[in-house]
Amino acid sequence: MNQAIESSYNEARQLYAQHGIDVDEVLRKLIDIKISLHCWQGDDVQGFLFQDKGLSGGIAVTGKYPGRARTPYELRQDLEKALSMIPGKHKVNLHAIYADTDEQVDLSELEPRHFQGWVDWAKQNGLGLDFNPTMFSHPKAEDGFTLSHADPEIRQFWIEHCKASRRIGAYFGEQLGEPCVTNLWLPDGYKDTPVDRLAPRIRLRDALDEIFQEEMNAAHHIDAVESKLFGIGSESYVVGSHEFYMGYAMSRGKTICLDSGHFHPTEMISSKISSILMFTDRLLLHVSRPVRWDSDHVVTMDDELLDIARELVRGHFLDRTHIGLDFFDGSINHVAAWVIGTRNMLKALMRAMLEPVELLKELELHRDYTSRLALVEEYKSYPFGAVWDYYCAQGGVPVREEWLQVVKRYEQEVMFAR
Ligand code: RNT
Ligand code: ZN
Repeated sequence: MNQAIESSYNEARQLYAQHGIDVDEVLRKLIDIKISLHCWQGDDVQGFLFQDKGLSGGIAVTGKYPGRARTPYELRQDLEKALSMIPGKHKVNLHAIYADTDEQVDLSELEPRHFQGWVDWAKQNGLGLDFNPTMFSHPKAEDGFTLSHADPEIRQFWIEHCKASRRIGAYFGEQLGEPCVTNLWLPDGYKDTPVDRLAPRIRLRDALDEIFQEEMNAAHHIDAVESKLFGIGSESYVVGSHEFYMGYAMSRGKTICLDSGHFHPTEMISSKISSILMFTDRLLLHVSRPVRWDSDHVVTMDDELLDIARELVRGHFLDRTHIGLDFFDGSINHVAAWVIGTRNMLKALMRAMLEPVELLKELELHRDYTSRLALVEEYKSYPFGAVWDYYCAQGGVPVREEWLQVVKRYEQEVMFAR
């Protein structure tokens, strides 16, 4: 390894050791943390099942950066490239529309075999897989309702799709020996103020109950539900609100998914983690960056990211939390977006692990708020960058911005040639 990286690391290690932090131990723990990379950043949420039909149903991508993946082969090629620049072993999060098949198959008819290409690839690359039914970009989702639709036929279509999705998720978990989280998000809601807020929620509850009827092996499969405050076309009312899913998940033993962009602009998911995990076994996160609204910008090293990481570390919640990413920026290189967001997530966790948590808790307990504030602020400029560089070098991935050259070469040679 490069001498400068090593000596900076050793200096940093000594500094942290003065506060009782064993940096080598931190890095050993960091290597076990898996981030679930959302496949949909790679192609602007287009998928392969209904090519060129576009994205609709409450979410949107802006930007036309060239070179996005158009086939399962290209998407896997890009994911491999991104993963080669991210330290550690991770998971890939698929959506149903990313089926790898030549068959003309609708969402309700999907089977595990339509994803065999992904399973084989995940095995070869030592990756886990997560899954999501796709309840948007489909003619049956066009009027803004899916599982809570008033028409029983449309509702049934989506129920069948979700049942199929759970079987696919369970197959992933069984094949890969690592549980798959299958997360349900649906866009259902009204643009304008509704009269009846209750009826769609009753229909959604009943649909979910039917979907979850089939028992899945918990060692292979975890069910999660994702709430939202508002969406495009559902500005005034969302059926699957936070309160709805809190109640649903708690009463049915399901996992709650918190997406950073799905709350009021000043409402932070970091502050919700400790409450939820007091009453549920697990938590799923969709780490995103909402700029003024649910804009799904690439995750940066901002205060909220650091606070999410701190909550997970300080509460010892890492074992019970599945960290997924959820952003889609079509205005920058698609591979770079994954690399930036995932490296930031890991780096934030590392920074949180480099804080003397027990000491800070002690100060707080003794009401020494002056020291608490002083130390938290000082630790912000401790040399975590040196530790990160060493971690990257040790993991055989590019150090600092070296990865950018790799992406620039890759886009010239591969992505722009598409
Ligand atoms: C939408 C949700 C959901 C989607 C993905 C594509 O607001 O955040 O998680 O982003 O399923
Ligand atoms: Zn999400």
